[in-house]
Amino acid sequence: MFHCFIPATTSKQEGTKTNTALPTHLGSIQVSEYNALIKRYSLNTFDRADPFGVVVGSTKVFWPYFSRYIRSFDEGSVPKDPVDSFYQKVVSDVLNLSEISGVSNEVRYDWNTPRSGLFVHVQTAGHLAGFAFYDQEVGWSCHPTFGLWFVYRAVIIFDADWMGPSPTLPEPVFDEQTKQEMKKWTEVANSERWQVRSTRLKLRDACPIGKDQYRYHGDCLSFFFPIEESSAEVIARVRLSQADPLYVVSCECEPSAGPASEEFSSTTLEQRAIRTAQQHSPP
Ligand code: B12
Repeated sequence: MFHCFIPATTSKQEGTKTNTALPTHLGSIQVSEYNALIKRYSLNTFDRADPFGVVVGSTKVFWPYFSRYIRSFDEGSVPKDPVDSFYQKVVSDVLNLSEISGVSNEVRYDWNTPRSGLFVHVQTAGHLAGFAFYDQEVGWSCHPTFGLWFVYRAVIIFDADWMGPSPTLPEPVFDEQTKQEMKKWTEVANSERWQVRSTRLKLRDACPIGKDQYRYHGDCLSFFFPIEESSAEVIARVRLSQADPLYVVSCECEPSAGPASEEFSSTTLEQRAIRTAQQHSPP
């Protein structure tokens, strides 16, 4: 099982070594377990009894990569939903790698609606992947390290069999005081129809887990919680600004593969995806 920071490709651009990695956090999901629980929004099985899938999550670590992506557009041509477009590119780039491009797959994004037929309840998927505990009472998934400062981006189902034991389910993480605080701010947010961003921030801040290291900040915070500037204004400013330094984040599950500098070391999303597909595909 893996759910760690995954840097992707490293390439040389304009003579300098630039990490074009697209950071994301992954968990493997046993699709049959999800389908047994969520019949209404069941996932494609490719006619397999027990197919293999991947849950894709993201933290603020994605921001410098995302801001580089934004800078690659001319004025006026930045996609309308830039985060969604960014993750579509990340996922599609990885799935097009020659080593796994032969494995059929279906991608369901967090933003796919029930009407599209591609809805996936990402919090249940993440829970069953052992990634983050989904507390149905408060409606939030909490990761033991990132706390509430992460979101899901996609679930990818592969035409490949699940192999090995089921993922270990995550442990509950909220204490009673946190839960009460979250419920309180949820009620306030509901009464405000989720329009007041400072309330939404208070709700997220109610949980202390991961706040020191993973709470959004700077442009990332302003983009997702646009209180003084609109998200579009943040994007316009970011497009013209200097590149942010890339985050240096240690890898939870493979300490030895953690990056030591701006240049991320060995474990790449490609390598991981290839290894995963090889491990899970029938021989
Ligand atoms: C609709 C939606 C909203 C709506 C309604 C929220 C709601 N919970 O009803 C609105 C617009 C209000 C909203 C607001 C926000 N949202 Co929203 N939203 C969604 C969305 C698209 C679907 C949620 C949904 O309808 N769930 C269905 C209901 C019925 O879920 P449920 O009651 O738990 O029922 C399921 C479980 O019971 C499950 N089940 C049954 N048995 C069992 C057993 C077990 C063990 C388990 C695990 C599950 C399980 O089956 C049911 C579904 O069939 C998800 C993305 C997604 N694709 O899932 C994001 C999502 C929940 N939102 C998210 C976020 C971040 C937000 C906001 C903070 C956004 C913002 N910028 O302010 C706010 C705050 C939300 C909050 N809870 O405080 C994140 C939460 C991340 C996290 N760490 O948990 C999600 C997951 C999106 C993402 N990309 O990660 N959201």
